[in-house]
Amino acid sequence: MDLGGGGRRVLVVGAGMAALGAAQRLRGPGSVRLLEAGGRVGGRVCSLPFASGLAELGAHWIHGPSEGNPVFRLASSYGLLGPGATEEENQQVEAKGHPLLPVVTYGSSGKVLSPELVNGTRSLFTELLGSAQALVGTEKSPATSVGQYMRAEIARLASSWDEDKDDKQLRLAILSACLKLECCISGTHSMDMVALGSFGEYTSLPGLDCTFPGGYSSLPERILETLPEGTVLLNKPVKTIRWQGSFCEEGDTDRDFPVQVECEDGDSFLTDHVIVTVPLGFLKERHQDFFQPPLPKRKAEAIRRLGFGTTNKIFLEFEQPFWEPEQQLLEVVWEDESPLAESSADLEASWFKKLVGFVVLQPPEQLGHVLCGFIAGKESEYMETLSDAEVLSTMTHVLRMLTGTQSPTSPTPPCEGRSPEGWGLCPALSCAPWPTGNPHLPTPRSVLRSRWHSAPYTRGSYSYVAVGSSGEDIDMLAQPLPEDASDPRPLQVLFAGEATHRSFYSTTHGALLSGWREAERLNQLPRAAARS
Ligand code: 6YU
Repeated sequence: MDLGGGGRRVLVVGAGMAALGAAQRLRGPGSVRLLEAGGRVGGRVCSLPFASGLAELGAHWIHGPSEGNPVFRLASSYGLLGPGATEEENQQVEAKGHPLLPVVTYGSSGKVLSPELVNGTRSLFTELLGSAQALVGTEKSPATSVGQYMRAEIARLASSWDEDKDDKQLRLAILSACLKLECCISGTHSMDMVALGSFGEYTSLPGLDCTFPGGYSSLPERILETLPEGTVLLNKPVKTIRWQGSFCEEGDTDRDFPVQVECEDGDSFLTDHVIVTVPLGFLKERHQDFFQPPLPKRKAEAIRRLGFGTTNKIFLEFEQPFWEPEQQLLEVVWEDESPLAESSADLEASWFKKLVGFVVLQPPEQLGHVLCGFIAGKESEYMETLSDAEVLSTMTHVLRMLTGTQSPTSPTPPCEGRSPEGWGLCPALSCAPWPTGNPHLPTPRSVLRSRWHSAPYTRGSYSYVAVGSSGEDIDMLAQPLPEDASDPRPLQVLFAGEATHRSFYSTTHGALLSGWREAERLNQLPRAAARS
């Protein structure tokens, strides 16, 4: 298929932040075209209509919105952010990647936990996490994984706590909840899977995390407007990338191209360069037959070693809020849990215990009364296999249990009129004894959740540096092909995407910067090499 225009040809696989960033930055004569498997741009930036506004199924916040963050700069320049987000004062806050929101913490026995106890325990956890990050670059790590290190430190400290048994247990339960939140942030099943030695390489930028009033997708859509019409082809999944070849257009033997990109619908494109921005989850599953010839062993090994896990969101819309107007984060602590004890492996019976809590979407006047639950790991992947009705029912029961001893805020009858004894209806909860719960808590009006693990062109949420890998694997993944720098046809296959950014992996700004990096690599290529 002829892309038209002289000069070098560049194809980009994907149309997420990395791909759009690359397209925007490519300069010089030639053509650029993006081939996107899905029916929209944005990839893991995905705002969908829900309740009276939008729900972010993928990226939620700009992490560290300040001048050093290219997503913040771009969004500000397009006028996509609210007035508060751009204030100088907000840009100086050090949140270290954690949401700083007014919080209420519910225990599984149905009571609100003491803020003093929760805050004190959380500060302890933050300190330990900081000490784990500070180990970056040390010759000999005290443990292989972040989880192992944190648990050893918690065990050491807990042995000197002189509170009574119940208070000690509650403190351990809060620490267990902190670890689950960390799993969501790192996008992993367990912090035992995250490499300790590289943990501190991830860099947090200053700034109070902010959202997009018109939806995160307003950013990729705005970038798309800056590209010439027809640059992006949607619903065009790529099947195979043949490189190190010599391909000619039919009827034009004067010019040959080293790369042929074949799509699942049979169309194929010849190109000088292809920038691959597909998620690491897709590469893990498909790289063996996606590239012909296959990737060099060192790159394939880096793909295998790096981590790519699942964090999902569950949105629940309520007729009326049961939370107080000032509360923006509802945390969950399962009071019988401890980081020092094994957690249940029975996904069917206990998947919902991995839920870390709910963010209250703001502002309610615009978005409705919506809670956004966060859940990571295998439990999150199991949740993807359930029906909406099952998820809604389980979430209702969990919320009723958590608010069990709260005074009722609404006279709505329990469970569509059934008595609390009717809880056996919920398959997940029927197998365990549950506190009576708050029967007055209304059933949510509607539910929407993400299913990133089942998404065939993503296969998870974002990357992390897994035990057995290191930041060097990220750099290896980012290396263009052919590896031999003296090859007369350099930069045939380039790699961008969040998983290729050594210090900002797992974020939209990491993705955008990686796209800019690969565009710049091509911009720097001498014209002769570009066409030889
Ligand atoms: C952020 C946040 N955030 C929550 C959830 C998710 C993610 N992130 P893309 O996938 O976008 O594009 C590739 C395209 O390729 C895609 O469109 C495919 O369809 C297409 N494709 C694939 N195969 C193809 C084929 N064969 N042919 C053609 N096309 C094909 N980031 O900054 N703030 O709040 C969150 C969050 C649930 C799922 C996030 C967040 C991650 C970003 O969304 C993500 O990195 C980028 O959008 C990826 O862009 P891309 O272009 O690379 O790929 C210490 C330490 C800890 C480390 N972590 C700390 C940071 C925590 C990250 N934050 C996460 C939190 C949330 C809530």
